[in-house]
Amino acid sequence: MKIVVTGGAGFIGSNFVQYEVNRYPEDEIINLDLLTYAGNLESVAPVADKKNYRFVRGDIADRAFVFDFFEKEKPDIVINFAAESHVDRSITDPEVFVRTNVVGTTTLLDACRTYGIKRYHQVSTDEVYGDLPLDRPDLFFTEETPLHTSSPYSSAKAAADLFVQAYHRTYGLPVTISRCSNNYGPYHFPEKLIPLVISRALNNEEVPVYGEGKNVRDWLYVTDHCSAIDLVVRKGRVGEVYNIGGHNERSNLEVVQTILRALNKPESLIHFVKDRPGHDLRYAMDPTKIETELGWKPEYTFDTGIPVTIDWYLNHRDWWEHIVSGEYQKYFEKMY
Ligand code: NAD
Ligand code: TDX
Repeated sequence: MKIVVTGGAGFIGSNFVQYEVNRYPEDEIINLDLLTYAGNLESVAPVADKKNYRFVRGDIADRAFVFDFFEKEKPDIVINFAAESHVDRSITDPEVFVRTNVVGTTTLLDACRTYGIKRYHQVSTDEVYGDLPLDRPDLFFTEETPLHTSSPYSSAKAAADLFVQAYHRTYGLPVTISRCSNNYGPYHFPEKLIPLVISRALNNEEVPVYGEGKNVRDWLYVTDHCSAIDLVVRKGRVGEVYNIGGHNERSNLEVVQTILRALNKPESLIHFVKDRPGHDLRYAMDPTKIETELGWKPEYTFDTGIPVTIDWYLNHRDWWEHIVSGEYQKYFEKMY
């Protein structure tokens, strides 16, 4: 099968590309990525020379390019990871979020219905459900929770989800959607909380914590997200939404303290800064549907995944130092 993974040079996409290329040598994996600031071919370097892997640079919101690409490649499956993904950037510059996350998704959907496809999978997020109160630990997001977004990022992701569902209902496109909680692990861009704290603490730099650090996120190790998407794409029911999460809720302050302790760094590095506007209080997923229907189980808990992640950043200093210095953007010119 020919599988197109969009956004395969980003954090989760690159982990997924590696997962698929290694697990399914008989499938052909095409990584379609624009290489924005978040795209980094060093993140797929371990599979770059594999026979069942190819990279194509392109913009999912460029209709002429996308249709030309589909005409040439005729993919069987499209898995859409490509997105602008950082909430803080969406607050300062919402427009590109509409372009990539909404127009990009609808462009792919149009190409899929024009050329035919066995499966279109949309990689979505828990943020489309809005947030939960901090004082109700009994509440979780289910697939029936209404969409109720807070940031330009989550609004654009929710809009994309609605288009995916509309293309299923109106045109009969065989789609699935997965909505996952916060990921962490290898190849995570150091603008996001966990890699930011690891990289800054290793350099003995201050670590910014928004507000009082009480907001709660539900953390999942990235390869557990990859195995869940793989299951949904290959075994999930068409037209369905699947929530993904491993019940690993931690406050931001707990996350930062855990990392500093593991690195043997002082808590005096913590610097409380102005809160994020519209900051969602708590995310918490109910993954019962994917567990019972598809038999998915995460391999890591927060307590086992964090030490593995820290080790990865210690052993791959070049990877994140290239990002901090801007060096990584030269990789594309060197390789292509
Ligand atoms: P990322 O920002 O690390 O990577 C995004 C990738 O998309 C980059 O490689 C970038 O170059 C590419 N891209 C951006 N615009 C493009 C365009 N117009 N055309 C082609 N490629 C383009 O993001 P991530 O954290 O890996 O997230 C991947 C997906 O998973 C996103 O859809 C995100 O909404 C979703 N998600 C992320 C998390 C998380 O915790 N990071 C959790 C749940 C869902
Ligand atoms: O410097 C920081 N200090 C801080 O306190 C940063 C960057 C973040 N934070 C807080 C904000 C959040 O409560 O930490 C929490 C996590 O922040 P991010 O890493 O920016 O992630 P979040 O906003 O939760 O969104 C992530 O999870 C859902 C991804 O970036 C999204 O793409 C995904 O959909």
